[in-house]
Amino acid sequence: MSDGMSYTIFGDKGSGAFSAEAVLAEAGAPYSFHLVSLERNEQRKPEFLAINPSGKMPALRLPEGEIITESAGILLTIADHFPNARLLPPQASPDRGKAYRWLAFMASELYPMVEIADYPERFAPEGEPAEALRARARVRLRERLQIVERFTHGPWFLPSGFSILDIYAAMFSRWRGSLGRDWDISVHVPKLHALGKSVAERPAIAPVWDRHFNGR
Ligand SMILES: N[C@@H](CCC(=O)N[C@@H](CS)C(=O)NCC(=O)O)C(=O)O
Repeated sequence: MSDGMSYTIFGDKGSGAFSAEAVLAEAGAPYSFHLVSLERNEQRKPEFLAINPSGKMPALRLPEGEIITESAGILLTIADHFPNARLLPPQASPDRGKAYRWLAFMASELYPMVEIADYPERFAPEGEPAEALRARARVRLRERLQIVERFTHGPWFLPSGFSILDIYAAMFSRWRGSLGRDWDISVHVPKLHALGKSVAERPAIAPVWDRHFNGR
């Protein structure tokens, strides 16, 4: 149960839970991390399905007890709760619209490719068909990440400066298991490679990054 004071993140290391944790850390929010192991398929267990019926992480429990799922919804909620942390550009500014656009793009165009690349046998018969599907999903994921790259202003994604977009984009760029290890991000998405390094170096995020990505 919620202790009424702090946020609880449900998820695994190196998963989408990174983005939730990094944003909470950047906001200076009190939180705890409840490990749900992907390796042990704990996201499919009844305890977790009671939190998120779709069996997906991250999930966030607010101090008030409400459960928020969907990574983009989680990041926006945290940004709302901590306005002084300036995790989004000012309301109604052009960059605010840009932030919504690209957050939605990553959540709806990139993230679904990750499921297909990671679990192709959910969508095609096991063996060759599933492997062929995985390969195609990887190509789509790479292409779409390169679109994000093209719209990265530098050094941060938005011209107005650091935001939740940087945390989200950095995360997708480091998912080498989904992107394929034969793809070199420093070559194919150099701006996102640099952006990820800058995210990793932010004092509040550095320990979170190390725990999730082990120096990647
Ligand atoms: N639409 C969800 C997608 C979340 C998602 O796919 N998370 C992955 C981990 S990064 C997951 O839970 N995978 C486990 C599974 O699909 O069984 C979101 O944006 O939060």
